[in-house]
Amino acid sequence: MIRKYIYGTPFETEAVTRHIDSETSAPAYGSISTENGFAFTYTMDDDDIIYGLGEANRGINKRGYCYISDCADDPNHTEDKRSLYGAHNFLIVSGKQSFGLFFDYPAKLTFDIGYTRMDTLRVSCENADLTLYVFDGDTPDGIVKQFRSIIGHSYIPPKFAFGFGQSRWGYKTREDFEKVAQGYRQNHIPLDMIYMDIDYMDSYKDFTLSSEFKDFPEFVREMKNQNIRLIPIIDAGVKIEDGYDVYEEGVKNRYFCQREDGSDFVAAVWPGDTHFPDVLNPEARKWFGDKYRFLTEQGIEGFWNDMNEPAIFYSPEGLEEAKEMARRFSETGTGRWDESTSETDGEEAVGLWQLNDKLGSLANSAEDYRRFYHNTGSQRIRHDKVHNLYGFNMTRAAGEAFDRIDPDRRFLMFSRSSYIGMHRYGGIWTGDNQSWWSHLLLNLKMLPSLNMCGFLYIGADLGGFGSDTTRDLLLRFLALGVFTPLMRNHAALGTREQECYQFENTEDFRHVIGVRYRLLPYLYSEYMKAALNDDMYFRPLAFVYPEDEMASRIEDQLMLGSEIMIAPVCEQNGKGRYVYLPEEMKFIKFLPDGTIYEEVLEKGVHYVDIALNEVPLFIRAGRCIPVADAAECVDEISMDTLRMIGYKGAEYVLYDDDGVHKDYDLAKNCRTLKF
Ligand code: MIG
Repeated sequence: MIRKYIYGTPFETEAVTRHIDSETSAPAYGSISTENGFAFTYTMDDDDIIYGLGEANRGINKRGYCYISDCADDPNHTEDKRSLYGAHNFLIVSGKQSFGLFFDYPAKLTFDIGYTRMDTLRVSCENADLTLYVFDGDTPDGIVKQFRSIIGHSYIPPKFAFGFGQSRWGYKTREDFEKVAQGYRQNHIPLDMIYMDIDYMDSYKDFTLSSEFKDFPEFVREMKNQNIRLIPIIDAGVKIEDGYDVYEEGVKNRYFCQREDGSDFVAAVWPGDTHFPDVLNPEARKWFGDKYRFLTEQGIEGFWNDMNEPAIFYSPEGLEEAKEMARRFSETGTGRWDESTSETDGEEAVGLWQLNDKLGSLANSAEDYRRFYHNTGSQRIRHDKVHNLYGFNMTRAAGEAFDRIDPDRRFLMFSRSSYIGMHRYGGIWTGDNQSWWSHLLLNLKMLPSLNMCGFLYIGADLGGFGSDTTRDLLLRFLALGVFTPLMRNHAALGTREQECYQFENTEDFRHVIGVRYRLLPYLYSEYMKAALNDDMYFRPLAFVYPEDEMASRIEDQLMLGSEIMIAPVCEQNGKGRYVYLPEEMKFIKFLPDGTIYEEVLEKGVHYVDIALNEVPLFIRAGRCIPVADAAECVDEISMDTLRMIGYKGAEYVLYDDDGVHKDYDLAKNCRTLKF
């Protein structure tokens, strides 16, 4: 049962695609207050588990902390952070009474989940203008299915996007990219994509190419001849520069976000001063989306959208205030930390602390988000009231354009910032993680939560984005990445080079990434079934074994599709790990010599050895999966030489298609494989 409750005058976010009549009574669970903003309060049972929130910090069970939906460009995901890049306001209360909640509200929303009071779930926001959806259901899995049934099918990328990709912030020249291609091909480490970060553009201007790329279509072709796709980045901010067509058209047609006085809002980002395309305006969205043609017409088949929270380094207004404070500091300050109480010449003195604070809050400041407006066509609305919709609509701009550019063809598209609804137009990567062991585990925990919210094409920066990675961390990251639909190694400017061929014994990388390609028929099949049936690809163990209390405690193992469980090693120097099996399973290890180790393990706790160059997985009792021969790119995977592993006598229903077009007929594209 799905029930919809409307409070005040909600902004139409277009997260939900199915019409549902709204109720007039109060929700059956918890209590609602609409005085002083909005609050939903529910008293949790001791044993209730809270799932959801998509891309969020901490555990699969969200209980015990406070999370804030407020899309933020924060490159330092320490445990104390409450907001990341996405706003995914879907929760499940799982216990004696189970139900789901979706708060369709595009501004800042706070989820206090047993943080202030350990038994109290409180979801609150400043304005009581929102739509609440409540889902009844017996199991978390059933609740997710109901939720997914009202938000539309998840995005499906082309099949090549299930290959492995290499990325790094700092590749600039054609030679830089060719070196990466060579490094992979010469070492026979599989590769399907190389990502182009901001340096491919001319002065960081969207839809331009730096002078390094003389004949770009020829370069794109040359790479594609090696079965490598180039995937350029697009940033939200459009550089202010006379003669730059995107800027000039945007100004002329009033397609940029404006200040209260109607002037175009200025935000400094990578290109210097920029304007933000008003992607909440359908006309501007269409215009911006059509700009992607500049690259699709040169042979590009995929993109990643960045800086679309939208990130702001500073605004001219903010910078002026900071300069004024710096002036007061230099004239009145004595270098003491806090001088706000002293006065010099009638002017309040400024302490170093205050100046420091001001400079530190120049970027992504809440004040700046109140300085500009959107014009939806029917309504003018201040940005902070719809902040969490920007990344969604930037990606939607591209997705809608792809449907015009080539309606039958799939394009690769993923974004940094997102709101539920964006899952129909693209995937996401989980942003600027660090080369930390703790982030390997954090990234694993986000996966099923993201699936609950409809995001299926997902993955983290493997090896870690910020700080220097290590060989062992990268290998363990890759052994998780083997299973994530988006499998990409990405690193920040200035960090240690982390392309796989930069390390000793490249054959270990060849092997681990090779396992991805051997499993690809299964992984692709499970992805497609999940996307077409509104199911999850990754599930917490408890979703599959609701009767098994022990399963609900496991946060570092996941079910993948209907056949397997994964349990990556997430610890430095770990030579294996403890694993909990909710039923008998076949423990599988892909060994570096290409053979497959198999051992039946009974229900319960086991310690399993897993070397750095091995990839483990567990096949559920009575199931089997197909395995392909090794290949160096997706196009080379042979579907004629599949062999089955797992339990003899089992069957597997394999989905496959050409991976290019949108001919997704489940019945037509499925065949049963017998073991
Ligand atoms: O302010 O384009 O998350 O993946 O490499 C940093 C440079 C901007 C942030 C993205 C990251 C990308 C980087 N970008």
